[in-house]
Amino acid sequence: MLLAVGLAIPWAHAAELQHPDVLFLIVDDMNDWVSLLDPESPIQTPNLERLAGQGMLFTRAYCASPACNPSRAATLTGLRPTTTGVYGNKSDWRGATPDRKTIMQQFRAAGYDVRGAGKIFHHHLDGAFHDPASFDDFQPMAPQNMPPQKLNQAPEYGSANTDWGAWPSEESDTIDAKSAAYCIEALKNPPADRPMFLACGVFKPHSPFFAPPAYHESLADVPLPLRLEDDWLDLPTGAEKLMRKTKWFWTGMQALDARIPGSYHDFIRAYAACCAFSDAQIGRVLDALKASPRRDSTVVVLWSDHGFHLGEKDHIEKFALWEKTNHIPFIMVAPGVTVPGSRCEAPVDMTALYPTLLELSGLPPDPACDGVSIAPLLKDPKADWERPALMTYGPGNHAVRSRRWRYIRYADGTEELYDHTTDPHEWTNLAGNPEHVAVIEKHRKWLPTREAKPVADLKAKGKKEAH
Ligand SMILES: [Ca+2]
Ligand SMILES: [Ca+2]
Repeated sequence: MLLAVGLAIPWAHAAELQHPDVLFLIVDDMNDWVSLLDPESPIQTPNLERLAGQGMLFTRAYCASPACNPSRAATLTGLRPTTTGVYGNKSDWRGATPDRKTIMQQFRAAGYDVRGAGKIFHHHLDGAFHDPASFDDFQPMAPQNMPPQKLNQAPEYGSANTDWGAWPSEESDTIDAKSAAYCIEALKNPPADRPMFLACGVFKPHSPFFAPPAYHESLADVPLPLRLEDDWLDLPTGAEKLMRKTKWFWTGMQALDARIPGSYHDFIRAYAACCAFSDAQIGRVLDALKASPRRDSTVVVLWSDHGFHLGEKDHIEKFALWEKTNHIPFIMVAPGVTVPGSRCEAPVDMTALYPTLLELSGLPPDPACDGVSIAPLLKDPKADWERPALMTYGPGNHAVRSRRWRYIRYADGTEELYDHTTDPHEWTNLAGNPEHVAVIEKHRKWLPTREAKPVADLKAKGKKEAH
């Protein structure tokens, strides 16, 4: 392998450029209601914007699947849920793909020192989805300590995971400060003789919406998300079936707000505080990169595993194929390739990450990947790019996002179509409109032609299941 030679010699500048370090930042459940993507948002993300200023911001980036496990498994193995059968949060992704090299394994095999901390793979069953083969060194996500009692009343059927508030008082006691500290230390002490791939998995703004008091206090006024009354009237049966399981969260929150007025607004503010906190932890890691002599030869990636509804379309949660749950912050900094402060408006989904990182790091391409490298867009954000973003949630349910349209087809064959030039909130389903038959046909051709059956769930071994 190419880098085996490099192990015996000092790690020279030429090697740096050919095999750059990689800083791989993953955020959990951060949607597009942040100032990085929405300048009118009260949720300020100065550190994400600082990173975007160093490279390229993708304004139409989407997850491969709107849930932690299938999104992360698809991105980190380069294989879509329709290839692996990993559709759900409990699906045993490693059992489904025992021989598949993750992105990190590719870098390990090429001689990189691969380190990581926090939530990289989904943490279902208290870390049982951690993949030791992917890392030379790994600091697992710190246990989720909870306040001694609930800080707020949960909505009906809500667990402790739906709680919110100012907690803990010390920032250093948070899961993410501990993961950031590991990554800061790694950036201070990289291996002298070979490149490093460093993965940092930030858990916030994932629920419960706890962040230290300062993040709640510093918030400007946060409005409620925009909703349309009777938005569901034009939704097809497929949507009703898919959304049935999570309906309790919205109806439960409405009931709670009727009982304790202001609860819903507090909940929204707490999500905003968690986004600001998440941004701050990323800022700490970026400061450490800035202080590193290897900063100019480090590829940086930042992505969120999916978005989140906060009441838009009468939905609180992920687990949907609409824009708010699938549209994500995504930034790439590739020294010598991306122009600082550039933006790309082409739609991309996260199956692009695996092949792109191999290409940028001088590693051989992997023909099994479902996605394609977006290196042409990194070089020229206006390059011809016909391919839309593809999202899948549960067997048979897919969304195709082009520059203008979102097309959704559910397992029962029913459809939705939204025109983002006139309807950014996806309030008017145009799928039944004969005028758009050709548009739908054009998007349908990107649907997967082959769909793997769902794989078995990872079985609990007497351990508590994570949310
Ligand atoms: Ca997530
Ligand atoms: Ca509607």
